[in-house]
Amino acid sequence: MTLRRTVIAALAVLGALAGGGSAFAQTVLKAADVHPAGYPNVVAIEALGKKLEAATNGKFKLQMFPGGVLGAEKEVVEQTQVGAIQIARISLGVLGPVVPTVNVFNMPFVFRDEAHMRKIIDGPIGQEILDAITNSPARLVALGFMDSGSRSLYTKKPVRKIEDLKGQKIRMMGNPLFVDTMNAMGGNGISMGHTEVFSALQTGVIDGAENNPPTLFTSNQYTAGIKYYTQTHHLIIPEIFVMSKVTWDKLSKDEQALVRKFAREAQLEQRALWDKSVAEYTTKLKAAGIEYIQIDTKPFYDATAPVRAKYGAAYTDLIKRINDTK
Ligand code: BDP
Repeated sequence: MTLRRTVIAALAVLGALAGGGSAFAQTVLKAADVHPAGYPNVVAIEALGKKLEAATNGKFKLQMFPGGVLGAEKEVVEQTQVGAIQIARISLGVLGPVVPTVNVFNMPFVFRDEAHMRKIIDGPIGQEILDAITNSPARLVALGFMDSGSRSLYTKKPVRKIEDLKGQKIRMMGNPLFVDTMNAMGGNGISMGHTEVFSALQTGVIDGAENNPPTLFTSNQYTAGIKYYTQTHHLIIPEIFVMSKVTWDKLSKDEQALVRKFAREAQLEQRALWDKSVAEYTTKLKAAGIEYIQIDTKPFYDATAPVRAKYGAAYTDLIKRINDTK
């Protein structure tokens, strides 16, 4: 045996030991999420990993890197494209610049409500969007969607009517569509990664941001001067989880089928956890003194019409089918 082979063999033994004594080297699948351990998305992906490990007798082991330790979502996407990260759970928002079709789901008020969004992602249109990602040159295999509820505005100064937003610097996700959305509503949209928002709030670089209750709470942003949570529900963006095509192409057909099966289960499992978590964190935010402001969303809907016109122009058939889905 050459030294190289000896080393490889030794590594295989170590891998097998780590895998509970199975006879082959273990493949570690690195998974990334910006959310902390315990967040519904993180839990659902970990469960997918455990099932895959069990079903392949330990050939695969998923290692979750939560809390954004592998980078902001934009970087996570890039690393997944080259195969440095194997599974990424990200917002569909950051995929817009990479796969333009997905921007249809990223448009403000494109879904009537969360039930409408779920119906779409669970049905044929959802599958078409997953396929559009997989078949694009992005080198990502779309495995499934997750719920992210709706995004509403949170600020240091109250927004009780749309005019109150004027001039407020509001953080948006990194996609020009979202900056356009905020600007159309009268605010001043500033894009940055999720993990930068907390300190940007503290230093006054921004006056607020927008997100769902679990994110507002678990990111601790609500402790950085935020007092008001205005229920605009302007974006209902699904989450997505993808596998690097580099990794996918190395799987056997059977392994790919297992990943697909467990991915579908992860999508449904996350949803159950999600609903509980929205209720839980809404209670916690209110208990922490965050004032929920109910607001007429019509002015926000009307103000963002040009954004839907601009980004939806190339997808009128698809948008009609979304609207027609009852
Ligand atoms: C959360 C999404 C996460 C995004 C984050 C953001 O779950 O994927 O990174 O919003 O605003 O709701 O960047």
